[in-house]
Amino acid sequence: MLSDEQRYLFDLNGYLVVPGVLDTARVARMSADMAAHAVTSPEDGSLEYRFGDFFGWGDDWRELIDHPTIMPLLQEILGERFRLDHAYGMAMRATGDGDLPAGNLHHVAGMFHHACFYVTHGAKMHNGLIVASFALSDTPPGAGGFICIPGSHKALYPTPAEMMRPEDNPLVANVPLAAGDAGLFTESLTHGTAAWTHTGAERRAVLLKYCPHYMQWAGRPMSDGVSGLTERQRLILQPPYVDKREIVVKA
Ligand SMILES: O=C(O)CCC(=O)C(=O)O
Repeated sequence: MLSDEQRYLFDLNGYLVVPGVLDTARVARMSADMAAHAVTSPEDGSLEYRFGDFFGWGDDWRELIDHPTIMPLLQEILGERFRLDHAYGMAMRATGDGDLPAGNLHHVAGMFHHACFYVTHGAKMHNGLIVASFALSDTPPGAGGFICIPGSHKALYPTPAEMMRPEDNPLVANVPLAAGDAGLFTESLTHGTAAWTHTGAERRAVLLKYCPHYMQWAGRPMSDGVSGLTERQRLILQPPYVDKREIVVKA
């Protein structure tokens, strides 16, 4: 369950910051795992670098699938039978390259047909694709990284083209995060990534994208063939189907 404050903020803004989900030692271990798997910096001149296939890297990574702090929140946001659709990590560093774009925004109003939706029925919300973004580094205010137009998940009309340029839109928020925090957001939010300007450290984040049990966003389901997965993690990795689907959140 979301707390009253979390529910209010998620409904109002379309995103929510959950502080202190991963402790310092775990963030350090996961950063070391990234180095061990040669994920260090994005290439020169690139805005971001994405990496994947990390659930085989150890329990610290696999346990993100059903993290005890995030599971109850997803239970309310997506229902009891959600699935993990896809996952990737992001590494970004400040390149000082003035030719790079300031950032990007994507997803506009009315994307129900793309499975990006936020609707309410009675006193309950219903969501399409939802992201849990685990920060492995600090995002100080204005550093870049995750940006969004708060509240745009409920927008009726498409964002005008000129307002899709983050540098020209004062409504765009760059959400500050501390290493170990998780950001939860609905993909129906107009959101994206701003160029990383913080020269002190890379941006490192791991994004897990969940959806209702009947839906699939990615071209194919994720493999549940990774060794070391628990029974519940396997349930969450199941392909989409409805009939007699087991719930994934058990007391
Ligand atoms: O965290 C970010 O940089 C945003 C990633 C993004 O655009 C997405 O999840 O679709």
